[in-house]
Amino acid sequence: MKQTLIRSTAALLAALAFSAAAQAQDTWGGPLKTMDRDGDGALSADEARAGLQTQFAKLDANHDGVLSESEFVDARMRQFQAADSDGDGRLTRSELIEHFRAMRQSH
Ligand SMILES: [Ca+2]
Ligand SMILES: [Ca+2]
Repeated sequence: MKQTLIRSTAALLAALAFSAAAQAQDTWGGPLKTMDRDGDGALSADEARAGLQTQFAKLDANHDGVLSESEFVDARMRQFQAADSDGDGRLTRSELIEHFRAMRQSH
């Protein structure tokens, strides 16, 4: 049950993130732009691999090389809280879009 909830939550967040990114009409930004180390506007396999390793390391809070449920859920909750700009415990579409805009601009 808990696994299903985590998968459902992850799928929902991914769908919302994709929708927000598409809404912003500029999907090349934030983490993707950061991963493009040579700045050519494309990700090579090496750049993608290095970027994913960096992202994984950020999520792996205890640095044991695996992601526990709590590490995964905590990371998603931090992302949710960062996006919830008015702190009401709910994300509006505009909060999510603004969150991804801010992420793109910070990279
Ligand atoms: Ca871990
Ligand atoms: Ca909110």
